[in-house]
Amino acid sequence: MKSATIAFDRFNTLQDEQAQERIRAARAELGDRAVLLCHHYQRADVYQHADLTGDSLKLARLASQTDSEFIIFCGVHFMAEVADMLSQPHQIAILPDLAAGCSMADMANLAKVNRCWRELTEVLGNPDERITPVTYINSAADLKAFCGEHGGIVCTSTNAPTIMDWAFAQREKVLFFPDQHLGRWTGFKKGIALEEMLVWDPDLEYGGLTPDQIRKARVLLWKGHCSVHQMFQENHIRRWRMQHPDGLVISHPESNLDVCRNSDYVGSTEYIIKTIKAGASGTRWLVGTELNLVNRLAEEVRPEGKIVEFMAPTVCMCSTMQRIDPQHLAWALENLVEGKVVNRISVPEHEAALARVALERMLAVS
Ligand code: CIZ
Ligand code: SF4
Repeated sequence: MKSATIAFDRFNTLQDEQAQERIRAARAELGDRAVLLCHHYQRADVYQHADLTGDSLKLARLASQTDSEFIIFCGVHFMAEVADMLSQPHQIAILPDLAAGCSMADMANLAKVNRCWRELTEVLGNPDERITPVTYINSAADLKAFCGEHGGIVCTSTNAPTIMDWAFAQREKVLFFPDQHLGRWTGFKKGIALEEMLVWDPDLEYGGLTPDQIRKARVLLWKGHCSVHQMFQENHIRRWRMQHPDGLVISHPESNLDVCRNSDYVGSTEYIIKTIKAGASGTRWLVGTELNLVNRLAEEVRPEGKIVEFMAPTVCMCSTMQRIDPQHLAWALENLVEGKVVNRISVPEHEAALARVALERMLAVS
């Protein structure tokens, strides 16, 4: 008879060095059966074990191209869901700590989006004819399924402009969730007036808007944000530029509009890394995105004479992603060695089928 699942208690008190040893040993036993993915925001003591690194979509696509039975996703919950939905049927996605959620993704849920849709129906008639729902990839699978069902689509921080064009080609308005900042920046770059992009507060009736405002709006921006990127402020940029007038500023579009407007470059984590790596020797950069990424990048480009600095004066890490620590990783891997799958992320098929519709629309146009 097979042994029971190994409890996490036995790993909780492991010293970091012991946990690292056990990760290496378990990986050696599992070989190609397990592929380890790390998002750019992952902490250094876990990131060092990565087979593949990238943003959420790139990782999910790369994992599906491997034949590994186990996809160990060192990232947050929605990312492991995407990996599960885009991988081959025999592959199993695992999130080493189930508490690794995304606080932004949690700001929208199906009950609230359904209520929003009902209220829009009252004001506009059938929203399926008037509004394209667009969800950022940072959202639960059931919201991706909602978009699949209602003629909508998924976007990432890389392809948001293309996706917004697609959305407007379908219908006259866009409902963008859960990140108001990515939605606003994307609309702003397209020349949509700020007065035509209104915030939908899901905790208020009709989003806190009047019927007339809803009828006139072109983009409804769900009231959600990333707690990490909201720390970056325009005055951080202004002060830095006074000291470094030749410096270059690059930000993630989850930052607020003033930060994005005052940056020289705005883009996804992949874009930020690529841009700074391609920058000239001797350049100095101020970066508005998560600190683990910025620290790693600073180390990587220092030998080329580039200086990379972090935008906020305080430490801003993605606290949920931090939960994937060497202890949880060692625990998940040792269970696999014992033939036990812990923390599997498996999206129910009826939901995954609709979510894939929205994901595939995105992959087809971007
Ligand atoms: O899609 C991702 O991985 C996220 C959350 C951000 C980015 O820009 O890569
Ligand atoms: Fe979510 Fe923000 Fe963390 Fe990204 S950095 S995973 S948006 S909480």
